[in-house]
Amino acid sequence: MVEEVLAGLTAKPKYCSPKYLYDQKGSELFETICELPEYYPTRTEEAILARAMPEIAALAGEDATLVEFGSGASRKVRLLLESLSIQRYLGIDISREFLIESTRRLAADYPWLEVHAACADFTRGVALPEVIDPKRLVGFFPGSSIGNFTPEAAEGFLNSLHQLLPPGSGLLVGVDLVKDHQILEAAYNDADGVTAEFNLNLLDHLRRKLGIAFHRERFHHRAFFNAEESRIEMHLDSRTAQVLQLKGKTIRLREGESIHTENSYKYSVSGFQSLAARAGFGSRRVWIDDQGLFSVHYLTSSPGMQLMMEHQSQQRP
Ligand code: AVI
Repeated sequence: MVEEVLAGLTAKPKYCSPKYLYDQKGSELFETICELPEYYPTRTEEAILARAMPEIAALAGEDATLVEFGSGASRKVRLLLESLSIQRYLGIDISREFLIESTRRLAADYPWLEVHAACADFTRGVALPEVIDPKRLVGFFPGSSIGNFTPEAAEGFLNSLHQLLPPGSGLLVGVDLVKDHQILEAAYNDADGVTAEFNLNLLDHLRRKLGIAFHRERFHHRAFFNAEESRIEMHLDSRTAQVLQLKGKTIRLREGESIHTENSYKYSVSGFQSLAARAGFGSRRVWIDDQGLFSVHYLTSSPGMQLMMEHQSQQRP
């Protein structure tokens, strides 16, 4: 972690991996973001899933094991558990306490379900615990978390899932769509400042873990749509010139200099389908809400396309 953070904070321009947004507090703040009126992805995706459920159930078939990547509060998966014929669930998340808490709740609420939890950084490659039979898997990657990878890393990640999921397995992915810039920017600059708090919390996380003496009042949150790259960028801008120390190394920030903390890529339906195809997935079905805000894709792992591509981890925002 020290090396990774130091590399980012001494790079030009400065960056920090978005995974450091998600300590316990960050995961809770993200749950609050999901409830905000400006943050349309969560409620839109949930509505799409609810409407598409009979079709999803038919595509997933009987007795599948559901594997959720970045399970967070495991809220959306409840929709699937209630409608699909699922016997076994595996939640994978980087935030340990949050993962334990949410999978415990799932196990209590669905006594018939075999629940497993794996605390892992799935952006560094995925291996399934031995208890999981790899034959009948349905992957679930909701919330447009795929948008937090660069398109190259998204393709690398999907390719690593393709290695994991035997031919014919399903992968249900939520993907946020390109749209009116005002709607996009409002979603990352909410009136209550929760997203700002979520971004600034990264500094508290790094201070606690690495001892960097960040003063959060010396930074402010900035988020905007970069149309050329088709992504929302989130930054922490330094209000003043400042000098920080990490394990004997000096980090200098100029007034106004930013630390780039997150990208959230927005796709067209066909753009995402092409990316998935390059990673070995065929598109079986796609659902979109009436306003064209968000898409949910049911992909299937195609046989004979196990490209030996090296998985690229999500180093940069
Ligand atoms: C988790 N991820 C899909 C969110 C997004 O929209 O990119 C994270 C987020 N960042 C700010 N608000 C929400």
